[in-house]
Order: sequence, then C-alpha cells, then structure tokens
Amino acid sequence: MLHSLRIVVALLASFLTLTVLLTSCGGAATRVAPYTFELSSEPIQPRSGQAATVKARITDQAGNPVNGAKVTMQREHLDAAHERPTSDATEAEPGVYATRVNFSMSGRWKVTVGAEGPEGRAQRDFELQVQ
Ligand SMILES: [Cu+2]
Repeated sequence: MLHSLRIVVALLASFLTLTVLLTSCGGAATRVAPYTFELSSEPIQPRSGQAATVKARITDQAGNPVNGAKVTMQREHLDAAHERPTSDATEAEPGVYATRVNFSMSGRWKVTVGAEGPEGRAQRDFELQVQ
C-alpha cells in the first residue's frame, strides 16, 4: 500500500517536472523536438568587434537535416551582464542555419540556438570563447 503510494507520488512528480519544462518553453501545446544541434563559428575563435559567422547544424533523430526550420540565436555575455541580442539565422545549406554576428566584447559567450521545425521546438545552449 505504502509502496504503491510512493510510485504514484514519483509519477506525479515527474509529470509536474515535464509540465513545467513544456510550459517554460512556450506553452503546453509545443512539442519538444528530438533535434541534435552542432555549433560552429568562422573564425573558430571570433574576435570582439569583428564580424563572425555562427552556424548551427540541426539534424533529426534519424540524422537527416532539419529543413525549413525557424532558427534564432541568442547571445549572452557570461562575463558581464548587459543586453542579450537575438539574431534570426537563415538556412545556408540543408539543415545548416547561419547568421553573421558581432560579439561586442571578449570573453565567454553563451549562444542559445532555438529551432522550430516540422517535429516541434527545441533549443540548446553552447559556449563560445571570444578573443
Ligand atoms: Cu559583454
């Protein structure tokens, strides 16, 4: 009896966690897509005050490129608190989304890539070191 009650509590707890995760990224109706993200930049180590290209390769569970997604990249400087600019990225080649950005300061930057595609929405954080 006590044992089965514990299971119910555990299930309820995990359900609540899932609900919070889903609602925190834009509504319970949004599906969390099983995308894989890979981030790269040109140059590999961007310099502050100079334009760099940031690219996200997005693939689905089968490893196929995710085409036609709406992709954004938000940049956050981890060494100082200030505005967090967001850029729209465009599909440069199948499943590869690129944007041209200017990291205003050197140091550690978090790049949050958000993708809304046919299988739903997903996002992932990356860290970039800017010279
Ligand atoms: Cu900064």
